[in-house]
Parts: sequence; structure tokens; C-alpha cells
Amino acid sequence: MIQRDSRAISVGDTPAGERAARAVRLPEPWASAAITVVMPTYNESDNLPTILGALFALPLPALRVLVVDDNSPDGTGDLAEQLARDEYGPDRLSVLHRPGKQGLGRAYVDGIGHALDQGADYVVQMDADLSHPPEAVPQMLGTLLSTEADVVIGSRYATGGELAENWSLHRKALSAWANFYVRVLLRMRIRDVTAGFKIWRRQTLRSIDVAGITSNGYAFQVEMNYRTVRCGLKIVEVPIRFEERRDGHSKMNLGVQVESALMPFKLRRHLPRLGTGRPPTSNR
Ligand SMILES: Nc1nc2c(ncn2[C@@H]2O[C@H](COP(=O)(O)OP(=O)(O)O)[C@@H](O)[C@H]2O)c(=O)[nH]1
Ligand SMILES: [Mg+2]
Repeated sequence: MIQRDSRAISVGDTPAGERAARAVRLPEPWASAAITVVMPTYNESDNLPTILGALFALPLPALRVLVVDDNSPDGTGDLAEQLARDEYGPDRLSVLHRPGKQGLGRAYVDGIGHALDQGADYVVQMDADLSHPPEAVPQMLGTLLSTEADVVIGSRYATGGELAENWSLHRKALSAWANFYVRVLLRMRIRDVTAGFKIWRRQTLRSIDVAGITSNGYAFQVEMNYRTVRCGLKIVEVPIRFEERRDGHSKMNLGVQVESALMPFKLRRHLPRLGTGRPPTSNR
């Protein structure tokens, strides 16, 4: 049985132990699942120790983290190496160094491929800036396993989901517009179609051929979803509270927005349109 200690609400400066106490406790063998959090970083040295502390305090003893750093000028990659060496051990924390900033999507393609090669059965996509509440990870894994979903999205827009009050009006409007735009153009019935907080089954990632994804930024998240739906796989959304980042700066820029605006047209051209009423295929 899944037990919940209290409601999973995250606030930026909540201590790791307190966050962990809010997480659901999964029964075995679920709690000991081979789960890897793939975390792209670019200038996140102020946030990294906090997010790692919170993740490793979760009641998921086999959880590993793979930091994918694009040679951050603030030394995030070196800090991650040091934490792997001195604090968590290389079995739990590893670092993939890339030569320079090439965008979120490129970092994920590399990182997810690496995690699968290392034997992860479940892969979590998550930002390093504490926007995504780490204490929601056990619940997302439990939902994936109990609903036989192929991927679970930590959703800001599912019923019960929340956006931090201090997220700027501009970002709220952009996010709402992007979701509406993508859902209409690609006919996807996902509430939070641009979300960056997800847990995937290994087999789902193989089925959608992550290595073949060329899009970056938010478009990467959308293309992952589109490929999943196109394969007839099952997506379930779990409500989360999305926080404004606590430290550092967003890497969202005009290029990312323009790419995201064009991506639905490219996807419609290169990947077949979604059928309606197509029965889901099981591939586990
Ligand atoms: N490796 C890598 N990570 C990135 C890059 N761009 C953004 N990130 C990371 O991706 C996550 C989300 O980026 P963020 O700037 O917070 O985007 P926002 O949430 O849309 O404002 C954070 O952990 C960033 O450090 C990139 O080019 N390379
Ligand atoms: Mg962010």
C-alpha cells in the first residue's frame, strides 16, 4: 500500500529531510527500482547541492543521478564531480561533461542514452533549479507502476496542479499559450504538454527512439510526447506544484521560443498525423 505522510508541497528552501518526509513511501520491490534522474545543468552551482541533497534523501535507495553539464562557466560540472567523489559516491552520482552549451534537448538525448546504457529501468527528467519538487518522484514512480502508464508527467495543469505565485506573469502567459498552441496543432490531449518533469520506462524511451530527436528546448519535450502518443503509448499526468527557480537565471530565450513555435509544423510534416480512437499498443 502507498502511504502518504503529508501533502507534497515544495518551497524553495525546504530542508532535504523535510522534503523526504513528505514523499510517499512505496512498497518493495517498487521502492528499490533502478531509477536514474537525468539532470541537465548550465550554471546551476547555487542549486545543485540542494537538489541533490533532496533527491538522495528520498525513500528510493537505488536512485541515481546523472548530471549532464555543458561546461558551465560557473563550475557546476566540477562541483558535481566533487560531490560525487566526496559526498555521494560515483555509484549514486555521475557527471556527463559536454564541451559547450548546446541546449536542453541535446543534453537530454546524450544523458538519457547514457542512463539506459548504464542499466536504468526508469528515467526521470528534471530541472536542477528546484522548480520541480523532488518529493514528487516516488509518487510519480508509484503512478507509473500502478497505472501501467508508459510515461508519467509531473503536471502543472492537471487538476490539483499549481504554479508558484511568484512565477512572472510573462512566463505564465507564455506557458499557457504554448500549451494551447501545441495541443491544438498536434491534437494532443495532454494538459501540460511542455512539462520538463517526467518519469519514463526504459522500454518507452527505446520505442520512441530518443536518439533520433533533433529538437531542442521546449520543442524537445513536445516531440517526446508526440512520439509517445504516435506509438499508441499511455501518458498519465500527476499534479505538482511548480516553483519559480530560487537561484541563478533561466536559459529560456527567443531562439528557444521560435523553435517551439515552428516545431509543431515540422512534426506534422515529418511524423504522421495522429489517428483518432487508435487502440493503445502494449510493448512492455
Ligand atoms: N546541459 C544543459 N543544460 C541546460 C541548458 N539550458 C538549460 N539547461 C538546464 O535545463 C534546466 C531548465 O532550464 P531553465 O533555464 O530553468 O529553463 P526554464 O525553466 O524554462 O526557465 C536547468 O536545469 C538548466 O540548467 C543547456 O544548454 N545545456
Ligand atoms: Mg527553470
